[in-house]
Amino acid sequence: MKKAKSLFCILFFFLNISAIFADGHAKITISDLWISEAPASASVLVAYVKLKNNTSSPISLTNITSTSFSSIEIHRTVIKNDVATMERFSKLEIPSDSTLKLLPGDYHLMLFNPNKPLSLGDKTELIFYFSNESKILMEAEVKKRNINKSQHNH
Ligand SMILES: [Cu+2]
Repeated sequence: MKKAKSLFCILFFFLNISAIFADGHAKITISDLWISEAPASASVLVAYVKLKNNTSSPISLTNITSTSFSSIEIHRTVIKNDVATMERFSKLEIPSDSTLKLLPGDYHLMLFNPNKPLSLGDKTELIFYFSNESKILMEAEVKKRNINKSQHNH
């Protein structure tokens, strides 16, 4: 009887451990979030990020907010007849077990009306909302865009 009880305790212990690991393994991992340096007078800034879906089903980015900006939109730069234009997306799907990279010249986040000028090295926080109800707060740093070949006209 005593043996059975301790076996149960061991089992319970292991079950708990696996529950902790399952919880600690985030469904979405956000990395390399940065804002492209812009003149102090800029009313629109651009941010890039990597979104990794660690689950076996698609998850969508549904909204982004920040106290530093009036609004944030998901855009994609598209070249039509040699002219760069932008399309707006209401959400962005991250396929299962994959990483979606928002990069210059492709998908990006548009940050409207900064409440104060942001210069190189400044940091601010963005909150990402996903279709699986998760909400992730991330720090974004203002960095220099290393290659200026991307045509981003506003
Ligand atoms: Cu844009």
